[in-house]
Amino acid sequence: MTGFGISDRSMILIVAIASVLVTVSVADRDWDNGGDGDGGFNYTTHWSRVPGNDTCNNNEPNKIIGGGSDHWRYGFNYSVWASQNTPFYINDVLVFKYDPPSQTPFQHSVYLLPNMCSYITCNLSRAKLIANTTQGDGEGFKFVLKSWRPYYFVCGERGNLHCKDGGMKFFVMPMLRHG
Ligand SMILES: *[C@@H]1O[C@H](CO)[C@@H](O)[C@H](O)[C@H]1NC(C)=O
Ligand SMILES: *[C@@H]1O[C@H](CO)[C@@H](O)[C@H](O)[C@H]1NC(C)=O
Ligand SMILES: *[C@@H]1O[C@H](CO)[C@@H](O)[C@H](O)[C@H]1NC(C)=O
Ligand SMILES: *[C@@H]1O[C@H](CO)[C@@H](O)[C@H](O)[C@H]1NC(C)=O
Ligand SMILES: *[C@@H]1O[C@H](CO)[C@@H](O)[C@H](O)[C@H]1NC(C)=O
Ligand SMILES: [Cu+2]
Repeated sequence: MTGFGISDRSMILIVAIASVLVTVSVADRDWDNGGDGDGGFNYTTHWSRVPGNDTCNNNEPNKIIGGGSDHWRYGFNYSVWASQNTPFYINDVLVFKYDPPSQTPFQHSVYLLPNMCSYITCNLSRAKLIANTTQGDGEGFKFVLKSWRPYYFVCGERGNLHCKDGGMKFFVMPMLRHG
């Protein structure tokens, strides 16, 4: 009866492994039981929660119109709009649409601010013009989110009035797109 000790030990090992397996499958069932009766993952429910192609199923850059159908105008809350339209991805294209001075007395423009502090206070002293009052015409002004950095967009018209009181400010932090 050589090896009795060994098979005894194997027995203990098997029991140990078995109890681990039982624990795992019990834990699995707890985690899986979404209350849908089958004790499993309900792909219908979970799949339908996945947002549109913009977020998950598509590696192409998106073209996003700033403000959606409101375009780029005074009195629309763009920071709310931006938070509702995240995530933005690197190489996505933001489009700013607004009428040129020849068509409206209400002029707009697009500036980039250097940091969060200037963005919060609408301090335009170091703002960089990216689209003047005529460049939002027609198809609009297109800006590619090229880098992994925050972009602080504001309108620079009427001093900082459009930024401060008109809601014409938002920032985006584009994410890396995973294939
Ligand atoms: C999953 O959820 C959907 C929607 O709530 C429901 O219609 C469907 O019967 C569920 N599937 C299973 C297998 O429970
Ligand atoms: C997702 O992409 C497919 C194929 O590219 C397209 O047919 C479908 O309409 C898109 N769905 C949405 C919500 O954009
Ligand atoms: C705006 O920022 C500049 C430097 O970026 C600063 O010198 C100036 O005091 C700021 N203005 C206000 C009103 O805070
Ligand atoms: C705006 O920029 C465009 C393109 O650089 C230029 O042709 C146009 O003259 C500018 N308009 C004004 C009002 O500065
Ligand atoms: C935009 O909406 C947010 C959240 O409701 C609010 O805190 C902010 O003051 C609004 N901005 C403007 C310019 O109305
Ligand atoms: Cu403006």
